Amino acid sequence: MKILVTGGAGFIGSCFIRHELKKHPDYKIINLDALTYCGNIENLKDIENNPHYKFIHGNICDKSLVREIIKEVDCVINFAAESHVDNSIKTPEIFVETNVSGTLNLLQASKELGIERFLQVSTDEVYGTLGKDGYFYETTPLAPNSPYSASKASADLLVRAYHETFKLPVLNTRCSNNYGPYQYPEKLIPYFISKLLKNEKVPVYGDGLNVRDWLYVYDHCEAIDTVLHKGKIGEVYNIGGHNEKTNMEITHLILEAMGKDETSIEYVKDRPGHDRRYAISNDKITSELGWQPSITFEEGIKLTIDWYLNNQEWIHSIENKKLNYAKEK
Ligand code: NAD
Ligand code: TDX
Repeated sequence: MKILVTGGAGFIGSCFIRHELKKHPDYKIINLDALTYCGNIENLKDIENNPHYKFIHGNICDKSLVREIIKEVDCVINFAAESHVDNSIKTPEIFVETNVSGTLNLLQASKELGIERFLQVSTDEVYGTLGKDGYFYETTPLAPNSPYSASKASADLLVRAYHETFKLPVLNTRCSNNYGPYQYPEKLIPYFISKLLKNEKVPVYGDGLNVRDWLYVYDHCEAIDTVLHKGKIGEVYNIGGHNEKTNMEITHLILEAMGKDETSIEYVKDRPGHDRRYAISNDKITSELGWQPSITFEEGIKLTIDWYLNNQEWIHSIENKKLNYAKEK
């Protein structure tokens, strides 16, 4: 099988490419990535010379480039996105451009050229927010609350429409919060680790009691592989870890692992439109496709914190890139 992975230089896409090349050594993968501020080709240094892997520096909104690449492949897996909620509050336009128009461009080329599978990687945030009880199911109405989640929900609706209208063979996954190595240090876990490494305080939004369901990135990649091979065309599959934690619980775990205490916490103004609780039912993917998370949160968070502590150069190189970028502006 020959697969186009978009956004493969990011956190989850790079883990997925590494995972696929290991699990299916006969597959060929093309990685199309625009290398935006969070895309980092160094994330795939270890496989750059693998003859089954090819990197193309480009944008999913580029019509002719996307057509040229899709001619060559059997499947498309779309990870490419603007993915940070806080940025979407400041600059929503780029979220619509990449997440909506970029996805539409990939769908249109896939329809015209004919592909075997189009898998859209989406998020539980499209369902909005939950109260104290209950879960998001695949049948839960979409009710996104941030420009980020609204752009992801829009893309999901286009994916659905291309199946209904043009019979494009689509699959759609919606996953909970991922954590693990190579996550850009703007997201909660790597951001807090990078702040503490500099002896700075960690900014907890609001009361810190917002709940997220956390899944180790490797398990998300295995779930995508399962849906790609066994998923029923036209279906949506939720992916989650049944691992709900408040932001305070996560913060305390990180503080403890890094030998810090409460004095390193700073309570800051809440994120506007901050979703209170996410919790996802993974009944469908577990009962119909046999996927299960394999890494407990205790194992995963230890692996993750150890990785950032042992790879501080990776964090420094990103911080230097940020500084150079700010100087150039
Ligand atoms: P990320 O921000 O780490 O990576 C995104 C990648 O997309 C980067 O390499 C970037 O350079 C690339 N990209 C951005 N715009 C592009 C464009 N126009 N053309 C080509 N490439 C472009 O994101 P991530 O956390 O790895 O998330 C990957 C996908 O998974 C996203 O679609 C996101 O919505 C979804 N998702 C993420 C999470 C999570 O917890 N991180 C959870 C559920 C779903
Ligand atoms: O500095 C912070 N302080 C803080 O309290 C940051 C960066 C976050 N938070 C809170 C906000 C959220 O309640 O931590 C929680 C997690 O925040 P993020 O890491 O920004 O993730 P979230 O907003 O939940 O969205 C993530 O999960 C779903 C990803 O960024 C999305 O791409 C994915 O779709």
